[in-house]
Amino acid sequence: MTRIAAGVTPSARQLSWQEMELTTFLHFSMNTFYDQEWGHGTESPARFNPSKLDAEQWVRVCREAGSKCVIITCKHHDGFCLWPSRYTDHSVAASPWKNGKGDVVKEVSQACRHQGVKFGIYLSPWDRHEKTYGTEQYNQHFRDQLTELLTNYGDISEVWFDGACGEGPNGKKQVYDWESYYSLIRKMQPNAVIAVMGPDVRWVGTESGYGRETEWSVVPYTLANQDAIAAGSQQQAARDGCFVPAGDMTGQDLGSREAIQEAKNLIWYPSEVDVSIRPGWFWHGSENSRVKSPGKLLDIYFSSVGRNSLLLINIPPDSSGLISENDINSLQEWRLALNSIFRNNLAAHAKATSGTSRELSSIPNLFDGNDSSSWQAAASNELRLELDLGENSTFDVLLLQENIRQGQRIEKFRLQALVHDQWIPLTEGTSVGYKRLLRFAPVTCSMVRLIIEQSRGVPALSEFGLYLQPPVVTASPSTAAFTDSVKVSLASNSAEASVYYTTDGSVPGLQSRKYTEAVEIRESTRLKFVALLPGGERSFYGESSYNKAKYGVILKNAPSKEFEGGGPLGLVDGVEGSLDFGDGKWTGINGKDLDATVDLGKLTEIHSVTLAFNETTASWIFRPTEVIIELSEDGKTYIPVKDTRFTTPSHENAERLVITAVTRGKARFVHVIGKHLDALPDWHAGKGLPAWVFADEIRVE
Ligand code: FUL
Repeated sequence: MTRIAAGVTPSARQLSWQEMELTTFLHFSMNTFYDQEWGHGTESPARFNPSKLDAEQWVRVCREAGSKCVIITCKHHDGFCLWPSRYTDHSVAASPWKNGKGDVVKEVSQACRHQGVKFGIYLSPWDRHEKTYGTEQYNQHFRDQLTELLTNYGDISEVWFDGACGEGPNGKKQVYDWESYYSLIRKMQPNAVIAVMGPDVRWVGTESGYGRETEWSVVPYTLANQDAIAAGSQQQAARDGCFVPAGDMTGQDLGSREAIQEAKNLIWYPSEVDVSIRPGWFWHGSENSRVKSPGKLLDIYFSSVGRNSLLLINIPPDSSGLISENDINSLQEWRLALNSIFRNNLAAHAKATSGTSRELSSIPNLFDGNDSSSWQAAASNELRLELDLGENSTFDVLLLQENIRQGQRIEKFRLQALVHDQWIPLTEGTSVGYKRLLRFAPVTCSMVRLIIEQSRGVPALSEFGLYLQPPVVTASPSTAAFTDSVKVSLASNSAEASVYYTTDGSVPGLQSRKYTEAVEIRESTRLKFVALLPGGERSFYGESSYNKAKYGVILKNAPSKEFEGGGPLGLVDGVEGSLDFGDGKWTGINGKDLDATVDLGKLTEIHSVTLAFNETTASWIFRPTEVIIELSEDGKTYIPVKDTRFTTPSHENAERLVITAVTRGKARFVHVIGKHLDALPDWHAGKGLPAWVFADEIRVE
């Protein structure tokens, strides 16, 4: 079987799809206006009215991020169509946007063509609006809609069918006639790849952005069984993007020798990693502060494109019809970092010093940036490629590419460097495929060797690269609330880099203050910092906030490490937590009460005490069962001024609850208790387990 596996190759459409490396999703529809992830099909088209929709901006942002294809959600599960489909009244034609004369699909397809980016469509088979859903008639309805999209919008390079499938308006599930959809696409748009619930491209099995370390594009044919994919696919909407998938697609090993041993047929079925730049797939104002950072995106890139997958990243436009600033900033920084890493292949002028002469002549193919030309050694058990870089170079990234036109063959490899006359290990891996990227601790040397220990037949290596990542700066503490002052140290991981910072909100650079010793902060400050290398390379722009608290606070129960809200003083730093519990402002405690004592420093006239709690039941964060507020002059005797009990919600809820105690009198100490819910209710997935309490901002006035 391994010999057969070595000979399986991609189709032309799969090959050009893979070479795109990075594509983008635009999730934009009724959900954008209803602030939800999965619509019910009963939403009113009257709400669809983006005032500034600019498809050229969407495509420009995607293109500048490096995306080669843009895929728009023409219809999501709620059945609302972004084009004026003749086959439904639930579409843009029924909306006030452009007086019902608009067509989002047309605008995006034209912008793509105009900007030289490929165009793809997402059409959800699951339709919660369409009355025929659940009957054979729906298959025709779906083909009709597909035909409209495949006919009226020029070249389509990807058709993305979703795995999520539930009941329609009449309570029935649909039996999809997949084969008929596929043959329609093949007939009308023969170059389009059919992804995920389709024969050309496989869903990697998670929406985290992280593919498998060992990723085989050659897998048993049974993995292309659409019913099995649907069964293992996303079963419920998850706002935090962390649904737990099940089924074969999520296995760690899909194509190893063991995994394919018993297979009757093998197919080329490459993996696509889909992930959203935000927690949700659709835009939510409450998630504006939770856009993935450039560093996180870089990590995702290495773990998707760098693991033999294509990265499909979702950038959801907002309800005004534009992609938000935060998303754009993050994407720009990310692109800059990618460009700076991969601009200079330090192995580009390397000379091979071992191997037979026949092999040597094709060595330059490894550095020509062309994935169709390759170096293929004479058959042997272990292949070695020894490279003299010509001069001492510092690098921390390895790039390998196989010429997949000839198949995917490498099963095990390692990279070594000659340091002080000793070959030391740098990194190692298993599969390579179209592209493999590995990061390791920076090393300075002039000789490296790649050892391919095991492969299925003789591999054809098309590219070899060594690169250096830009420096990274970290601030510690990364955020804090303080009463007098806080000292912040900045450190870069590169000895050659200098760190510069600003405290006035401006962008740091050479003209800013150079970091020499810990920065003392006395007022609420947003610290911005950057590391610059002598050659002009720079780190991401970093940013941390430090907030001056009015009073001291003592917390009886420590918050969890991830939800410290800027330390205990974060509760009184004057910055309110938003509806988004992950905004870094909330103090989150699991399975214990919020029990905080605020020390005002002196006897003070008090009119009111206010405190807020976050409730996000989907993430196990519930309102307290009881909130008690008491005051004291001496810190020993407390007088209660408020005692409120709350009923636990009987359904999913997201809300910010504010509790106020109005009082009159003098006190120095304010004691607040928010009792946690000990056992999550029966309707909740975490039934019986303790809830989280999330509190922020105790205001004493
Ligand atoms: C999932 C859908 O349920 C999500 O809403 C989103 O469209 C994602 C890309 O696929 O299955």
